[in-house]
This record gives sequence, C-alpha cells and structure tokens, in this order.
Amino acid sequence: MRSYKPPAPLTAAVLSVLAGAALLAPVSLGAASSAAAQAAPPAGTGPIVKLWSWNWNSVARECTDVLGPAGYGAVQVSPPHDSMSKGGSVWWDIYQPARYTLTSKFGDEDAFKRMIKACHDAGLEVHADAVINHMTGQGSTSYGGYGFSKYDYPGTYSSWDFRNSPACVIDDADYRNDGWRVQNCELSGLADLNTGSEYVRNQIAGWLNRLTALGVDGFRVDAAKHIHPDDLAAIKSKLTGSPYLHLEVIHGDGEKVQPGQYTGIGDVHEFVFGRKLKEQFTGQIHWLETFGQSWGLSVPGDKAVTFVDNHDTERKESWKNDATLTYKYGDTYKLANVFMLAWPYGTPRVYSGFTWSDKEAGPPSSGGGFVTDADCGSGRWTCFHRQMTGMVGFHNAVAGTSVGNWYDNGNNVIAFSRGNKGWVAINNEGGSVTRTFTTGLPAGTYANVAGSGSVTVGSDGTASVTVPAKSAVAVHVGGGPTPTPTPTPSPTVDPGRIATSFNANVTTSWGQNVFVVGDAAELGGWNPAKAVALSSADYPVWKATVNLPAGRSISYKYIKKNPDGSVTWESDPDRSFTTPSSGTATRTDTWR
Ligand code: LM2
Ligand code: CA
Repeated sequence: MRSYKPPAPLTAAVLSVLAGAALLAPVSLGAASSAAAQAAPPAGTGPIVKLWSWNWNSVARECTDVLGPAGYGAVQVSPPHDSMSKGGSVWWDIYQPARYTLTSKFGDEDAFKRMIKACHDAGLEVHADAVINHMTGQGSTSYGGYGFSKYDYPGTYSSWDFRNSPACVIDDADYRNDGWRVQNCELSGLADLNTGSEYVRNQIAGWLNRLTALGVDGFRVDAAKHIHPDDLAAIKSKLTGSPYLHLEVIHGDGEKVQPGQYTGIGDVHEFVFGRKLKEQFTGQIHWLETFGQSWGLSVPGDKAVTFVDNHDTERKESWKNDATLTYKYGDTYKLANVFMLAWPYGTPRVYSGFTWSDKEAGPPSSGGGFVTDADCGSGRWTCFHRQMTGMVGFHNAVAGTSVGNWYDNGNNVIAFSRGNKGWVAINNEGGSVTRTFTTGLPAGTYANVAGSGSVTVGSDGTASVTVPAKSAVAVHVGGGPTPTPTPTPSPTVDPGRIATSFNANVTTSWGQNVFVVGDAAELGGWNPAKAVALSSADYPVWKATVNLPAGRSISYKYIKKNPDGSVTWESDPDRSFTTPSSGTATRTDTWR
C-alpha cells in the first residue's frame, strides 16, 4: 500500500478546487459535501497514472488540467536520465542510461522542475522511472550530447563497475534454473551494474536523491527482479526521505526469483492481474466474483500495484505469458480498466501511452528525437487516462468499503456495490441489459461516471438501469448528475442578428463546464472570463444559442473550465464560419 505522505501544501489552487466543487454541486443531492471533499484528495490516496513517453511540459499541463481535478493521486513519468539516443526512431533507447543528468528526450531540468511544481500544486505525487540495474548495450551518444561506450561512462562508471569479467547474457532458461544469472548476467546485453559494490550503490542512491531533492515522491524501479533484493535494500537504505517504491518484478510460475522476495523493500507490480483480466474480459466475466490473491496473484493487495497493461505488455501480447489487453481492444480494454478501478485489490495504475502499429516505433518527436507535446486531439496519443477520470472519482469515493450485492447473469454481465458508497455494472456482452439492480446506495440521482446519463435510486436502494452493450454504469455518493451551469438566457429574435446554436459534443469529468469563446464581442472577444456557458442538459452535447451579427465571419473555440478555475482550450486551429444574412445558424461540433 502506498504510504501516506504529508499532502502537498494546501495552496490557493487547491483551496479553489474545494470552493469550486462546492459551488457546482447540485443542491438537490444532499451529497454535495462529499463531492467537494473528494475533489482534492490528499496526495498519495488516488490511483497512479502512468503517462508514458509524455514530455515534461505535457505532464505539467495534464496535472493542472485533468489529473488533479479528476483525483489521480500520482503520476508516473518516463526515465528522466540522459539516455542513449536512437534519434527518435525507437521508444526503448530511454531504457539505456548514459549518465545521471536531466538531459533526456523529454525535456531539461527546468521543465522537469516546473512539472513537479505543477503536479504538486494539483495535489499529485510524481514518481520517476528509475533504471538502475544497467547502463547501455549499444550506442555512443546521448540526448544530452554526451559521449560514452558500453562499460565506459566518463565521470560516472568505468569498466570495473560492471559484471563483465566475463560478461554473460541472461537466457530464457535461466529464469527457471539459475537465479544468480538472472541478477548477475546482462539483460538483453545491457551492461549490468555491480550493485554489490559500495561505489555503484552510492552513485545510484546519489542520482535518486537528486531527484528526491527536486521533489520526486516515488520511484518505479525498472528491472528490479534483476537486482538482488539485498542490493536493492542497501540502495534503499541510502535514500533520503522515504520515497514510495514500486518494483517491477515480473512474476513467472516456477521461476527462481519471486515477487515475494521484494515485498519487504517496496510494493510490487502485480503482473498476474492484467493476464487474468485479459482471460476474463475475452471470456466470461461472471467468474470475477472471487477475484483476488487466490487466483494466483503474486503478492497481497496491500503490496500490489495493479494494471491492465504497461508499455512492455502492450507490445508483447503473446510473449512469455505477458498477454494483456491494450488500447487496441477498445471497449473491452475500457471495461477491464473500469473493473480495476472499482474492485478492491492493490493500488491501480492507469496506463496512457502513444498509438502505434510498429511495436518499435518511438513517440511523436521533432528532428533529434525530442518528444513533442502530447496532443490528445491528434490521434497519436491514446490519452486513455482521460476516459477514466470519472472512475478515478469512483475509486476515491469508495475507498475502504467492501464488495456487496454481487450480481451476474452467469455470463458476461456483472454488478456490485462498494459499501453504501458506490455501485457499478459492467456489460461485456454485445446487447444491452435492463433490469432492477440492488445498489445499496441512499435514494437519489447519481451521474454515471463511467459513461453518460444518470441513475435514480429509490428508497429501497434499487434502481432500474439499462447498461448498453459493451459499456458500464458506475455511480457513487458525491457524484451528482453532471452539473448544469445556468445557461445564458435564450436570445429573442433580433433583426440583423443571427440566432446561432452551438452544439458541442464534449466529454467532461466531474466539475468541468464547457463554454464557447471567439472573436465576436458576443463570444467574449477571446476572453475566457467572458465566454458563453453551454448547458449540459443534453450531455454529452453541450448547447447554447447566441445572437451574432449577420453576414460576418466568426472564429471560435470551445473551452473547458476546470473546478480549480483553470481553462482547457481545444486544440488549434480555430474553428470558423460566416453567419448568413438572415435566418438562423447551427454549429455542430465535437471537442478536439
Ligand atoms: C524493463 N523492465 O525491466 C523495461 O520495462 C523494458 O521496456 C526494457 O526493455 C528493459 N527492462 C530494460 O530496461 C526495453 C526494450 C528492449 C530494449 C531495452 C533497452 O523492450 O527491446 O533492448 O529496452 O533499450 C534493446 C534492443 C535489444 C538489445 C538491447 C541492448 O531491443 O535487441 O539487445 O537494446 O542493445 C541486444
Ligand atoms: Ca543485475
């Protein structure tokens, strides 16, 4: 379990989140206060989101605009060290450290510091990927323009700091036969650090302590299984503060090195979790009623970081038992993530990377391979974490409760409640299902945070609910119907003015509202403070009608106002059209 850390200092931004959520919560619900309480959980309580291969600027923006308002507890970022450079052609060069400086393809030290500040201000911890088992296996220049060769990293390591006399390379049979080789030979030919040496331990701890000094709160330890637990414990003992550690120890049946050997050092990545969810969600999810450690999971829930997939498993579907669902599975993937965030086991980690067809391909980058800003409208990034914002709120709202009111149809529809705080139904079938469910919730109307629409629970705790094919319905106390801002009053007909209806299909998370802003004075003259509020009555289509001058060319964009008062703009270019000389106009748009 993630240890509780002192929450990020309660800044003005955090305070305004609380105030904003309280103002927006519908008065009819009676549960508004818990919505407010949940808007800014203390750092360390919410799920982890792994924004893999995102550059520092983009992570910073996402913390402010999306992750903080949603209630994510921590963001795991890519390795920040200076790595071997393949110039943007592949993603994996970042797992070959060249030296311990913040000159990576994701940005420089200043950008890294700005990211930490933005994420802390938004209430999140920052976890860095720590690649400490090895250095490079190939190459001679880094992203920071540093020259090196395998076993020789001037200023950091020399030949005698490696296990290379002679070097051996781990082969597949070693995992079951020879734990010594797993930890002392080279993983994929990567120069294996002699983590038994005091000098090497000090170098590694020095690097991690520099990151901690910059504000990093935790580390994902890459290839932890390839570092002897005694060596890892010795490195841990040299760390300043008490960073949260989660260790990549891939579980394989019958292997010499087992996850349980590491739970005394940190939490462990639960690789069996994602394999089992793939089996169930491509099979019969009713079996999940008993899902837990007895299913062969490798560590207990309070020691596990769980995930549907990660950057390795999404590329190795049929490789060494690591078959998992990936974003390419569409709704099935989404439902498995809904289950992960709803089911009480481990600390869930939502994975969000970039889209790919060549499994070697690197993320979108500029000339030298430096990663360009993540743009969720471009189709190049999955931005899957944005689809889970409502479920993050669910996860936080039901913390500490247990599963009850289990329902399944003997096939691929399940439902359960979490105490009297939340209830979820998952339909993994091709047709919709309508029935009366026992939710265990207090009477009221709740927004479906896993999709759209709402659920009305009667005084007996039951609700008649339709769960559409391949989708989920999740409701929780504190999650009211999507808040409706007071819409701008409908304009009356005005000669020379064109009543223009804006219809924007926009998915929002709890507390966000949508506005239209543009160059016309009636659209606020591009000033977000003067933008026109859209009504969510027909969510996900947000609507408003505005009187605009006739026969004029108009530029505009939609914006989201977040609970903390920040603004999220649509991506470029501006939208434009020309109003007719008479009659009315309609704009039908989808957020981009
Ligand atoms: C990890 N966890 O333990 C990372 O999650 C995983 O992504 C890393 O492998 C691995 N350990 C090492 O940190 C990736 C990638 C490999 C790639 C390595 C190093 O999956 O394919 O290996 O990063 O960049 C590449 C070549 C490989 C070559 C090696 C050394 O693909 O053919 O081996 O570099 O030159 C001769
Ligand atoms: Ca090793």
